[in-house]
Amino acid sequence: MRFGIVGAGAIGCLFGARLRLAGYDVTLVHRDPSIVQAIQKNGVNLQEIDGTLTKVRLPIRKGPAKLLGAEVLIVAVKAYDTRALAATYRGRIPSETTVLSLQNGLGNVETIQSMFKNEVLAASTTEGAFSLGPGYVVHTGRGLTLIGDTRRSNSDTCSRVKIAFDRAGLKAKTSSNIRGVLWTKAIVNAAINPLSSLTRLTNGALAKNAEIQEIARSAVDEGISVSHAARIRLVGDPRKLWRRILLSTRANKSSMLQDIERGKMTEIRQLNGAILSHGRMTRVKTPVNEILTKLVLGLEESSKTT
Ligand code: KPL
Repeated sequence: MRFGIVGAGAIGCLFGARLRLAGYDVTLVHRDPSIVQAIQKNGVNLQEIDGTLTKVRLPIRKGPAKLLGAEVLIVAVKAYDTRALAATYRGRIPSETTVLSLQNGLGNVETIQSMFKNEVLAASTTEGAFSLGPGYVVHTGRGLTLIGDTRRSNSDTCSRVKIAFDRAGLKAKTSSNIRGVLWTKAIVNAAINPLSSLTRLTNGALAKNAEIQEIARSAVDEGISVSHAARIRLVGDPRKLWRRILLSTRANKSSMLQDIERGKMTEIRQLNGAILSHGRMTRVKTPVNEILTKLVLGLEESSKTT
C-alpha cells in the first residue's frame, strides 16, 4: 500500500516513520521549506517510548505536491488548515486515491468531503507524539487509532489501512460509528488541551490535579450534553477516557500546549469552539467551553510569534 502524508508534524512523522519501517511506501509532504530540507538531510528521527532513537529515511516533498501513486493520502495537518489544504489539493489528487483525515477536532471530514469526490475516511488517534524539532518526533505514549467512513459502510481500503497501521505497531481498529468516535475524542481533547495550554502542565500532571479535574469534568459534561442534543452516539465514556488518555500519554505535552510554546495558532476553534457552536445550534449552554475558548484565544494572541 502506498501512502502520501500531508503534514510532517509530530503525528505525520510518527505515522510516516512507523509505516516506512514496516516496509510501506510513504511520501511526506510539507509546505514549510525549512522542515522539508531538515527531513531531506537528516530523515525522520523517531525516539521511541523506551528511548531508542531510529533515523528513518523517507522521501519528502514541498507541498502542494501531486501525489500520483498514493493509494491513501493521510491528512495530518492542523484542523485550522484543513479548508486551505483541501482547496489547494483539489484537482491534484487522482479520483481513486482515498483521503484519510488523521486530525483532532470537529468539522475536518465534512470540509474534505465537501471538496472531494474521493472516498474520504476519518481516523482518530490517542497515540501521544511530541515534536522536538523539524523531523524529530518523540513517541510519548501508545494509543489506539480508530478508522471509519462517516457516510457509508467501511470499504476494503479502510480494513487495509487498519492492517497497515497494526503492522507498523500503531494499534488500530475500524469503527462503524467513526462520527461518534470523533466527537468522543473532541470532547476529551476539549477537556485536556486548553487546560494544559493554560497551566503548561504535562498530561500526567493534569490527571493528578484536583482543581483541574473539576474544570475538566464540567467541560466534558457540557460536551456530552451537546452531543446528545446533536444526536451523536458517543463511543465510551469521555469521563473515563479523559483519565485513561492522560495516564497513557503522561509524559506528553498536549498538541495545543506544543502550539502555544511555538507561538502558533491552536485548534481551540475546532475543539471547545466547535462544542460551543454546536451548543448554540442545539440550545445547550456551554459556559465552561466558552470561557476556555476565550482564554486560549487570548493566550494565542499573547504568545504569537508571527
Ligand atoms: O490528542 C492529544 C493531543 O495532545 O492533541 C492527546 C491524546 C491528548 C495527547 O496529548
